[in-house]
Amino acid sequence: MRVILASPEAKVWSERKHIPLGLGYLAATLREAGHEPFIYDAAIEDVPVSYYIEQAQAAGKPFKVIGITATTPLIGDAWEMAKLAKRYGLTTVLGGPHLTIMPRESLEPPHDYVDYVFRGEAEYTFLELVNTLEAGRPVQLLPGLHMRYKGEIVSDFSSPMVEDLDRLPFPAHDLFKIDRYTNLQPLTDGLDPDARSFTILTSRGCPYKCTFCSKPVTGDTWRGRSVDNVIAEWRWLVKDLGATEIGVTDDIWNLKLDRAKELCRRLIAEGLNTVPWVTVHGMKVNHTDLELFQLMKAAGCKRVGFGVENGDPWMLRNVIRKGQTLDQVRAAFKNAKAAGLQTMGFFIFGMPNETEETMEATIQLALELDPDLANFMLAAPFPGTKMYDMIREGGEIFAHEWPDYAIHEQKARFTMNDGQYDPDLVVRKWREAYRRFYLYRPKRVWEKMSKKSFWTDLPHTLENARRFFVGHKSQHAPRPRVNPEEPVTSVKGILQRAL
Ligand code: B12
Ligand code: SF4
Repeated sequence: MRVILASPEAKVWSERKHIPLGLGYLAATLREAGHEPFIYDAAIEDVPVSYYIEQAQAAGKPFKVIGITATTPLIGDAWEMAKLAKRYGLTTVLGGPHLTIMPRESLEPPHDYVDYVFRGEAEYTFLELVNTLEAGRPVQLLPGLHMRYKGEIVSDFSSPMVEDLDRLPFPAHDLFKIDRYTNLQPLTDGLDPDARSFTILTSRGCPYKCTFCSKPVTGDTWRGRSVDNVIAEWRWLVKDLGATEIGVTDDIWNLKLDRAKELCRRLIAEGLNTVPWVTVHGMKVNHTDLELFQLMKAAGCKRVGFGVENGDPWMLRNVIRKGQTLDQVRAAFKNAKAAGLQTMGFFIFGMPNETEETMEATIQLALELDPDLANFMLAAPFPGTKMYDMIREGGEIFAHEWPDYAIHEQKARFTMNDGQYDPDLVVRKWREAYRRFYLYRPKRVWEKMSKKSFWTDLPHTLENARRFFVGHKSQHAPRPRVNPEEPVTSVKGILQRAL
């Protein structure tokens, strides 16, 4: 059966275009079973999905099913896409992180154009549905499936997790229009902007329980692929698909230190260390040592990121529940730098209980660690997180639309009714963090400006600078675009445009 697997346009994250790897996995499983999947990622396409649906109909080989993925900020766009596909008579199926957290919402009125919703990792269950539809059999409830039956929504609330990841086919990397994707960290500099960037998942799941994390999506159990299996996919990417950059996108690829080291040794032994790679979402600091970073460097790793989150030990232990200490954070940065890796730190502002002092401690820690890149984020109360429950109990959420949850929408999204939490202060300190880290340190500014990439990435840098340091005049005003054609010739000009 011909199936479109689609991702809506990431308007909320327009700078960064990564392959939607989950769709790659679903496509590979369908293809292995004899179906004909096609991947449509609106983030990199110039035409709407209806273009391909019409083309296929005109050619007499119509698509029968569309499977659409969505994170929370993108669910509205996913609904629009499903509505459009329904007009052409396709069976519409939704899955992905938002659906794993809120499966029934998408079947409730007014979403009568959505036929099926899956929770969890759906390689096997989605295949089962497609097989059933192709055979013309009535659809029975499957693990994680939600659908309408006699006018009622019926649900299987389990959330499948694939146990043996080695049994899955490699994601259908060859179905992505890879030339259209950006490098893996375009908000930052130093990576080849024209890279052929693939991502790879060496494991799934995470046993930690950070309160801001969407745990229903990651699951509490960690499942690693064998080193042999990972290396075989890595080889395919490098040798056959011409990857020039690879992103390890696991939740926690280094949970088992020995396995992580073994993977690096094999990359070196197989000569796969010529293509630079990064840990897209960071590593956990407390499963590292100097030897790991040295091996990563030798294996081609260029940049490593860490979830630091907060500089206040009480916040880290009692509110964020990160399961790591500040000493472990300091040791990881020290060792990574000693191994010659670029470093990146992820920090969160505005968790419940946050005060001016705790946010100041976070800024101080960022300055002390001095990573090559610091990424400061505003806390967002995603449903399905522990943090969401904390706010529902003791505060008030005022982000009412799902797109408000996008990371770079610089709004306070909630307040706490504890007499001390101040959402405006949170936004001020968050912006101050960017200024103090990136602007108020002449040595650092000079280092940046003396790099060629600073000038070649200038349009992006300016746009991001304006968003981070200043924000929108109105939360809902359209973003003025920086005109990349317009020359900027002086430092003063750059800063004027940035600010
Ligand atoms: C890589 C990644 C990104 C990449 C996105 C790359 C891309 N184009 O997909 C980048 C860096 C751009 C990114 C950005 C964001 N991300 Co992100 N990201 C991840 C990460 C670490 C891995 C995703 C991945 O590849 N998973 C592996 C594949 C195999 O899993 P999967 O995609 O979920 O797909 C499986 C199932 O979900 C299901 N499925 C998926 N799609 C479909 C479709 C159908 C039809 C069916 C039936 C099933 C199905 O089957 C798949 C195969 O098993 C996850 C963490 C995680 N563990 O998932 C966070 C995660 C998805 N991200 C998250 C968040 C919050 C964001 C942002 C919203 C941050 C922000 N505030 O702006 C943005 C949103 C951008 C966007 N376009 O949606 C949250 C999602 C929470 C939520 N409620 O949606 C997660 C879960 C992190 C977390 N633990 O909290 N992210
Ligand atoms: S370590 Fe990362 S993936 Fe694991 S719970 Fe914490 S934030 Fe989520």
